[in-house]
Formats: sequence, C-alpha cells, structure tokens
Amino acid sequence: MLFEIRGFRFCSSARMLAALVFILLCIQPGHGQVCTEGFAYDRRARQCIDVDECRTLPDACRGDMRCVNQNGGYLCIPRSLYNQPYRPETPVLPEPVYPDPSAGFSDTFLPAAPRSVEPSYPRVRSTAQCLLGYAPAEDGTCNDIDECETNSHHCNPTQVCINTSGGYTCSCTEGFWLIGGQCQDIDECRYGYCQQLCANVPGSYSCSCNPGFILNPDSRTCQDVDECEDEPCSHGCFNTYGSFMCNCDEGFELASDGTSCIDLDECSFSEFLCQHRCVNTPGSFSCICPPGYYVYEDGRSCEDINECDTGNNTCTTAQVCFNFQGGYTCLNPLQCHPPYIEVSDNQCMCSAENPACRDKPFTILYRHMDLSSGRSVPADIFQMQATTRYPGAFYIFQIKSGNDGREFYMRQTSNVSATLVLSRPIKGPKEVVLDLEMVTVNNVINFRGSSIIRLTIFVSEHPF
Ligand SMILES: [Ca+2]
Ligand SMILES: [Ca+2]
Ligand SMILES: [Ca+2]
Ligand SMILES: [Ca+2]
Repeated sequence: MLFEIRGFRFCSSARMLAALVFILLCIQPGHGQVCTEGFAYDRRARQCIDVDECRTLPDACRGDMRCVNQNGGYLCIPRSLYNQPYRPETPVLPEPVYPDPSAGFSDTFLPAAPRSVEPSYPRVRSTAQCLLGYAPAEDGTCNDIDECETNSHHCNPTQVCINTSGGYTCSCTEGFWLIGGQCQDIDECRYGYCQQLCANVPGSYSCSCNPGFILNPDSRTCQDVDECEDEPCSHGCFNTYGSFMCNCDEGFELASDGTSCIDLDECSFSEFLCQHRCVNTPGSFSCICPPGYYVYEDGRSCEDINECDTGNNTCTTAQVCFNFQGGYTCLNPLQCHPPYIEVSDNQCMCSAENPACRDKPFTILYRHMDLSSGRSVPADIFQMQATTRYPGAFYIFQIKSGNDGREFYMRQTSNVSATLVLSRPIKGPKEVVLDLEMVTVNNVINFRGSSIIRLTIFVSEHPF
C-alpha cells in the first residue's frame, strides 16, 4: 500500500516533469535564436543550452539556501539538506517478535526520492523554490505543509495522521500495529508478554497471576507471595514458590486444613507406652503411677517407693517396717503364745521338756515376703532347708495351712531342702499366711518332730 502510494506519487511527479519537458521541447524554436527561459542560444553548437543561473544571477538564492543549477532552471536547497545527500527514510515496519506496545507503529511518508543520480527536481521558478512537502511562504521561505490539517494525507481511517517536517506519518494508536495497511490489535498474549496469565483486549492486554503469585509493578511479571508474613500456620510456616507449607511442633500433627496443628494422642498409639497409665497432654504425654510408686527415670516404668527407707511411714519405733511393692506394713514385735517362748526376734520355740509342747511344732519361724499380683506361674518363690542333720533322719516338707486356694505346692529339691512353688497366679492386694512344715523322721531313734515357717506373703495390687 505504502509503495503503491509512493509509486503513484512518484509516477505522478515524473509524468508531470515529462510533460513539462515535452512542452518545453515543443515550444523550442527550430531556427535557434530564441530560447525558452533558462536556456541561451549557442551559435557554435546551434542550439539552446542551459544557463547556469547560479553563476550568472547574483543572489539567485537567499539566506541559508544554496543554489543548485538544473537543466533549464535552478533550485534553492537548504544548505543542511544539500550537505546530507537527500535520502528518504526507510519506513520502519513492526518487528513481529516482541513488540513494545507503548509505541505505535507508523508509516512515514516523505517526498518521493529521485529515481536516478541525475537530478530530477521539479522545474521551479524563483517563486516556487520549495521541496515537496513544503510550500512557498510570502517571505520567500518554504513552510512545511501540514498534510494532516489539510487532509491531504493518505492515512487510512484506522490510522492516525501525524505531521512531520516535509512529510507526515501514518501511525497506529497504542496497542495496534499496521498489518496490510490496517491498524490491527496486537495480540500481546501471543507474544508471551505476560509471565503467567494473559487476557488480550483490543488495543491492550492485561496480565494476571496464578494463585500464590502477585503481579509486579511492571504489570507483566509475577512474584511469589510470601504467605508466611500473614502467619497462616498455627506453628511453623515455610514459604514456597507459588504456595507455602505449615509444619507442627513435636507432639502435634497437621490438621486436614493444612494450617492448624492438633495434639497427637500418644496414649492411643500403644497400651505399652506406660507401665501403669498414660495421660495425654498438649504436645506430649506423661505416665503416671499408682500410689506407692514413683515414675522411673525412663518416664514410663513404675518403681516402688520404699517407705521404710525414706522414712515416710507410720511405723512406731517398736514396730518393724516391712516394704513391699506398692506399699509397706508395720510388723508388730514378735509375741510368742504360750507354751511357746521367744528365742529370737522372729522365732518362737516350744521346749521338748514341756509336756504342753508334745505334738506341737518345735519351732515357729516368722518370715515375710512380697509377691507381685498376677505373677506368672509356675514360680519358685521361697526355699527352706534343714539346718541340723541327724544321722539316719529324713525330712518331709509340706504346706500345713494357708493354701486354701491351692495356689502353692512344695517341691522337694534334696533330702534336706524344698522349694515353695506358686502354681496359680494370685490377684492382689492380698495377704497370705502359709505355715510351711518340715517334718523330721528318724526311724533309728524312733523320732518324729516338726518345725514351722510361718510365711506371710504380701501380694501387691499391681503386677509390678
Ligand atoms: Ca491487544
Ligand atoms: Ca509462596
Ligand atoms: Ca499429646
Ligand atoms: Ca513400698
């Protein structure tokens, strides 16, 4: 389109020039003495030759204009223009790569360029010495023609005409570019003008960002939103590119909302976490033990408090403190019931010389032990042994009383010893008193006697 217009303009000028020359040639006389203005008859050559007005005319051009002789005339050209060879600007076409929509795309029109090296400026008279695009003013200078104002431009209706010195420019408004002579919307989205999301609109575009991003002040690029600044997490927050992540302190887990933290119920994980009882706490848990115990260093086991060692007991000085698992007891001083007499602080004896002692055990030894509730069976829990051995004697060990629940039995381990075996678990708290009897039989001297161990067993309430 542009070149068509130019071509037309050029052809038009050339045609006018050709017509002018033709006319001049036609009016040139054949006999050769009268020549048209600008030519002088040369007798030797017998023809009209050009007059160099620039040499012959004083002040052919005024001011800053320079005189250029032409065949049949001359031109006044501004010196600045003359020094720079007259060269039309090449119109800048939009580059379809990465447009800068802030600038419009324009078509620059300048006067037609001369076709050949030979000057072919229009033949002008001294009253019309202006280049195309300029018009002579009254003071003899040349004024730019405002083609936009005078409506003599060739911009199409989609374009905007901008007047320039000696020409004019057809420009597209911002956001449009010239395609096929028409200003068409630039599809900025097609050229990846937006970093993330793009919406093309006529004459413009708008960028937006994916969730988790915010549009930069350049309205094109997006930057990550640091969501952590708004403290969306109940505990820890990690900003990530396009999002964020919450984490929780130890003992908590992230709720399904992804931001809040809920306490872990460690107690529900395992029933073996604590030996006795588990108590869930925010962010943690703790083990507690029943009265009479303390929580061991490992935080989960229960250890018996030895009230007898700590002194934290109610026993009198006359009593003996006996510690057992989960408690203690105060043992009263030994009292031997007649006919028994006390021979030590834990033993009563019935003298053989005393007739009342006939058929009674010779000695009663008082012993105490503790036993865990529900202790696994069978378990050897107590040993007894004959302390004096008579030649020819043998010993029988048996449970004389207290074994009503049949939780115990005696197993003889040698001629002189036996072991008390727990055969059924006992559930505490309970106090079991067993009379363990050792019968001595000596057939040589026809002797039969017995001794008793009165064993008191404190069965604890708990299995530890
Ligand atoms: Ca657009
Ligand atoms: Ca982020
Ligand atoms: Ca917890
Ligand atoms: Ca205790």
